[in-house]
Amino acid sequence: MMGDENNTVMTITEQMLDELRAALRDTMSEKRYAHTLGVERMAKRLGELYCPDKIALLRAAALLHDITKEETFEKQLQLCEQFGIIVDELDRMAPKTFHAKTAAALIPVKYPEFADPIVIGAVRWHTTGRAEMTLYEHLIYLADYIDDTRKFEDCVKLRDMFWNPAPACMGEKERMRHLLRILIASYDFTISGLLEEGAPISADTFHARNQLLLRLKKET
Ligand code: DGI
Ligand code: FE
Ligand code: FE
Repeated sequence: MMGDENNTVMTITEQMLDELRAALRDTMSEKRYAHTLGVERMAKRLGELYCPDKIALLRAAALLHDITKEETFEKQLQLCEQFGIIVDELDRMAPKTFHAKTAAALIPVKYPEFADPIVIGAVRWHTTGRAEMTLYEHLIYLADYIDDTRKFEDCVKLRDMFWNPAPACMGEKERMRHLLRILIASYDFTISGLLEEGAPISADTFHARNQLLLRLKKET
């Protein structure tokens, strides 16, 4: 089974989400904001398929997932120091992975009413993934990957791979296996891309993929 931590502590209302959306508008570029809203819509659709009782939390995580994405590298390092996030040499070679850590750390300070463990975990792991991801972490990771505003070839391909077989018509077990297969494919795309770039691949990314292979084997 997916790691399923039912440790919700916050109640997130529609009004809170509306206010958050409005507050975020002036904190990021138009493109990032459009992506953020796209991830929220996709998180809602995925939530309807896999965890209808957690949709508000998923939408909050989606809205907050990239809040530090547009900060400079210097600012990322400063936030890491402020929040006690350890940065090693390899991390410095993967600057695109910082924003997931700094966003997760910033939520309790800047948006305390959304500081639910489900929200923070989903934001923290949305870029690299990790071993033993919860269902919510997987769903935000995937919503980010296949958001409708993304035009990158691998993203379009994965979006079609996920929706074309009509997951809504699948039984529960088959739908979960479908999710696992799509997630594995996403890591394959990401890892291939990073190899082509000669970029370092985080251990969390490898662990995430390997763990999914194990889970799929158990669920088949
Ligand atoms: O913030 P977004 O652009 O919406 O998406 P994201 O948070 O998934 O970031 C995607 C970028 O992060 C993409 O350029 C690939 C990179 N990335 C993901 N996993 C790793 C990574 N980069 C390195 N170096 N290592 C990773 O494991
Ligand atoms: Fe991101
Ligand atoms: Fe994103």
